[in-house]
Formats: sequence, structure tokens, C-alpha cells
Amino acid sequence: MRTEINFDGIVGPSHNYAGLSLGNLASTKNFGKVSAPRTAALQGLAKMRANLERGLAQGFFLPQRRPDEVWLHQLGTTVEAADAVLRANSLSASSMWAANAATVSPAADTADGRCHLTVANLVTMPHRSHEWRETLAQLQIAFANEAHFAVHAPIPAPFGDEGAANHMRLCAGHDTPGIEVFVYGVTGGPYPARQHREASEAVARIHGLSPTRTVFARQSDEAIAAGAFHNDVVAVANERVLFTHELAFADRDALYAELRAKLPEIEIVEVPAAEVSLADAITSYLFNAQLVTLPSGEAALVLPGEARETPSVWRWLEAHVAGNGPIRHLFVHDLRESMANGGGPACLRLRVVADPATVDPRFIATPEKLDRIEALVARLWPEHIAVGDLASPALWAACVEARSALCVELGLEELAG
Ligand code: SUG
Repeated sequence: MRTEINFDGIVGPSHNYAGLSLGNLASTKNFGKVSAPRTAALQGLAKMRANLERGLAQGFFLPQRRPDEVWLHQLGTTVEAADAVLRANSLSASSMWAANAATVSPAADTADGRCHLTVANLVTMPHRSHEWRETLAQLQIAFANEAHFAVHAPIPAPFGDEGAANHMRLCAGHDTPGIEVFVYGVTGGPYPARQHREASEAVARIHGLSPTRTVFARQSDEAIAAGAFHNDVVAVANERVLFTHELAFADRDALYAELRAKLPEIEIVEVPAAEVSLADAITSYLFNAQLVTLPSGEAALVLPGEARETPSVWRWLEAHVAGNGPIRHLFVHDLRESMANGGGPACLRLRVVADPATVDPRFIATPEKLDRIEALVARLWPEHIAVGDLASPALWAACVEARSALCVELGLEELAG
């Protein structure tokens, strides 16, 4: 049976705070902080385990090989010779944020009845621009079953595409035809707009979406300037529910009207700026929660601890649940290591609607497999990385070795190299 599967990126052993993401306020603020890769990976695995226990289907993607020597070679250098900035760009563990791996259109939406995935090019940020090659390789293995999936290479530069982080889907049920909403930004503010409309339009064409069920919405300049470098920092959708900040979109009235016309049963849960400022929404990552449907049919939010610690946000959430709002349950997780780089619960996962039996089982989580991954992480992931350590050959070797061991542990030797 087709269901929603959340594929989380396992946090890689090189996770660090090099401050590489302009416009991502957490990344800038935490530049120079000492990271804890082992803790980071265990925090992510604990979220996966909890979601499995909640009865949700769970998968994962592997960390990428870091330093990325193939990329450095293309740039005419090596990890030893590269300057500190280029070296940091080759060492980022940013592929953990699987929401940026690809844009996914489930089978119910596409012309050929297959689930289509287009790998994101992530061209705006140098440290993310080289993720696509390994992402493509993993997706081609995980979704190799061509009767059910079509995996596409990235949209060519210069059209920036950040994948599912700027894409929302509204539908009566995960396996019924949905409305796909592509959210793009327009350059001109203090920070780059990473998702370009041209890229979104290309993805919609490639996936064979019906124009009558596709919406292109402009992100508000105000949201980008406040630090919403991806739309999923200010809005999230699941089934009939759109959960959004009042200031997320450039023309909210027109967008809501279009959505109501296309999906009359939509429920728009809007958080007013007067109750939760954009600044609080962004530091707490209220909207970067995973909005999921539990087996009971009820909607729940999987939130980061920062949401509970932000008084305006927690007040709003408690009032919503106490009233008869569509979101019925709140689950809070400590994801501090990823959060300090601007990655919340929703950033860490890619949603794919599919029958788990059609996916390569090596990418599907089970409690026993999570035990094995945890044991390996506890043994091989560095405990701490300071920015100065990024120049250490011993660290590079440890990162390569740890990741290869994980690939072997999971029977994915073909990715180990
Ligand atoms: O692209 N952070 C990521 C966070 C991505 C969050 N994803 C979603 N919103 N879906 C980014 O800005 C920080 C890396 C550094 O600074 O070293 C970073 O890449």
C-alpha cells in the first residue's frame, strides 16, 4: 500500500559550524562553535526511532563522502592545498538536510502514474552545490524500481533549486491526487533567494504535473529578510492542512483563494504575526516541524525543543491543541546540533509517498537497524569538531572511514568508495 515515508538524512561524521550559509541566521550566529557530530547523529536517530514507534514509515539516506575530493579536484585543488574556506565547503555535512535532496511528486499527481523525484541542484551555496552527485547516486539505488519511480538529474544552473524545502503538497489523503505548491523567491533583499521560479516550473514540467493542480507562489521578501532562507521555515503542509505564518507569502490572499478553489476541503491554519513574530517563528522553527498524520488519522507536529522554549510559540501551540484546532498532538525532540546550523525536524527529512515494498529495503529503517547504526555512530563518529580541526588530515581520514563503515554495515558497499 502506498503511504508517506519520511527519509531522514543521517548526520555525517564531519558535522561542524563553519558559518557557510548566508541568510541562515543560525549558521551565521554559530560560526566557530565546537560541534558534536556523534551527538548530532544520535539526536537524529532518536527522532527516527520515535517516529517509527509512532507508527510512521521511516527511511534514511546515508551521509556523503567528506571531504569531497572529487569536487576539489574539479576546482583544480586538493583538500591539503585548498584554502580554509574552500576546504570547509568540501567538508560540510549539509546533506543531512534531506528536505533539500530532491522535489518529490507522488504517483497520484503525475501524468505517467509514477512517483517522480528531481534532485535539487542547490547552486546558491557553494558547500551545498556539490551534494547533487551523491544524492543522485543514492536515489537511483533507493528508487531503482522504474515501474514505480522516475529519478531525474538536477535542473541546470543558473536556476536555483532547493528541492522539497520549497514545495508543499495538499491533498485529501497522501495517495489521492494533490495540489502541488512551488514557492520561489525573488532576489533583491539582503539575502539570496535560493529557489527560482524557472527551476520550479521546470520541475513541474518534468514531473508531468497537471497545470490545473499546480500553484506557483512567491515567498515574501520580508520572510527571506527575516531569515526564512527556505519556505519550510515559515510554512508546512500535510494532507488538507496548510500550517503557515501570516507573513510567509508575498500575496497571501491570492494564494489562499487559489488553494481554496483548487482544494475546497483545505484547512488553513495561519499564525498571526501579532501572536508569533517572524523572528520568533524563525528562532523556534515552529513551522519546520514535521506535520504528520498518525495511524489514528490525527495530525501531529514533531517539533524541536526550541519551540517549547520560545514563550510566544509554545503559548500559541498549547492554545491550538486545547481549542479544537486540526493539530492534535505535539512531540518535542532535542535536535540542537542540527538546529544550530539552521536545520530543524522537517529539514532533516524527505517525504516520499510510496509502497515501502517498492523501495530498496536497505534504505528502510527498522528498530534493529537503528540499533546497529547507533552503535556504529557511537564508535566511529568524532565527538567534537572545532573549526580549526577542519585542517587536520586525521579528521579527514576519520570521516571517510566512519562513513565507509556505515555503508558496509548497511549492505551499501557500492556507496562506500
Ligand atoms: O542550507 N545549513 C543548511 C540548513 C538547511 C535547512 N533545510 C531546510 N530548511 N529544509 C542550509 O542553510 C549550514 C552549514 C554551515 O554553515 O556550515 C547549512 O548549510
